[in-house]
Amino acid sequence: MAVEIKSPEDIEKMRAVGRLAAEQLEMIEQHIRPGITTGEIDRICHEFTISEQGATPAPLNYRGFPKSVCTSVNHVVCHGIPSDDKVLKDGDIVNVDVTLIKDGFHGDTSKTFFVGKPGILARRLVQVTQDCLYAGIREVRPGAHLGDIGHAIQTLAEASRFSVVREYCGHGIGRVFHDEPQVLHYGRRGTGIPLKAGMTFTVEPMINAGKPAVKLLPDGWTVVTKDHKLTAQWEHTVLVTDTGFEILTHRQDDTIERIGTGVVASGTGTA
Ligand code: EYF
Ligand code: CO
Repeated sequence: MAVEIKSPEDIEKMRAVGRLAAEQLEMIEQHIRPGITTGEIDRICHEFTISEQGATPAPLNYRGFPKSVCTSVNHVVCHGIPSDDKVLKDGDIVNVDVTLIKDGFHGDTSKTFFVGKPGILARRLVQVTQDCLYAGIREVRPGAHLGDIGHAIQTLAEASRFSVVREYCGHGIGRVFHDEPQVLHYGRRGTGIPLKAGMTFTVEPMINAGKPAVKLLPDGWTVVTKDHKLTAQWEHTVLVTDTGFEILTHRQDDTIERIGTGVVASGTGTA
C-alpha cells in the first residue's frame, strides 16, 4: 500500500497535535518521583489531555486498551498498563508513551524518565536509547531509505553492547494511529521504501540491556524482556521535509543538534 503524503494543511494539523503531545510529556515530568503510582500518572495525563488541551487520548479503548497512556517500568518493553498498585520507587526507570488526537490527527511520543537516582546501567541504557532515536532521525531525508533508519539505530545499539527489540516498530501516523510504513529499528542501509517529502511516521526504538527476546504477559498487553533485564524506549513523530526532517513532537529538553538537513521543530530554528 502506498504511503500517504500529507498536504500543507494536514502538516499544520500534525504540527499542532505534535506540540500538544510534547507539552504533555513536559507536564508529566514534574510529577515523576518515588511514591507516585502509574495509575496516578495516567489520571493526570487523561485530565490534562481533555480539560487543558481539548484533545483525545488515542490509546484509551484503542483495540481495547484500558488506559489513556502506556507506562512501562524497568523490564517492561512497551504497552505497560497504568495501575494504582504500581508504585514507582527510587532507582526505577519509566517510559510514558502518549498519543493525542486533535482536529482528526495523531501525535505520538514517549520518553523514559528517571525515578530518583537510577544506577549506572540504567542511566547508560536510557542515554544510548535516546541517542539511537536521534541517530535514526538524522537519516531522514527525501531519497533516503527506511532501512537507513533501522541500520543507524541497530549499529549504535549493538556497538554499545545492547540489543534491539524486533517485534515492535515505528509506524506511519496521521489521521490513523498506526498506518504504513512500518519503521523497523534494525536493518540494512539502502533497503526498504525511499522516503518522500510529506511522509509522517514515528521512530520509537526499544533497546534492551540484555538479549533482544520479549514476551507478552497473560494480560494480553504488557510486553516484557524475556531475561527480565532493563529496557528503554524513546519516540518522536517525524515529518520528511524537502531538505531533511522536522521533529513534530520536539521538547525543550531534546538534545538532538540542529544539522544541515533537519530542523528539530517548526518555527524555532534552534536546538
Ligand atoms: C501488545 C496495542 C497494544 N499500540 C501502540 C494498543 O505506537 C504506540 N506507541 O508509540 C502504541 C501505543 C499503544 C498501543 C497503546 C495501546 N496500544 C495494540 C496491539 C497490541 C498491544 O500490545
Ligand atoms: Co507509536
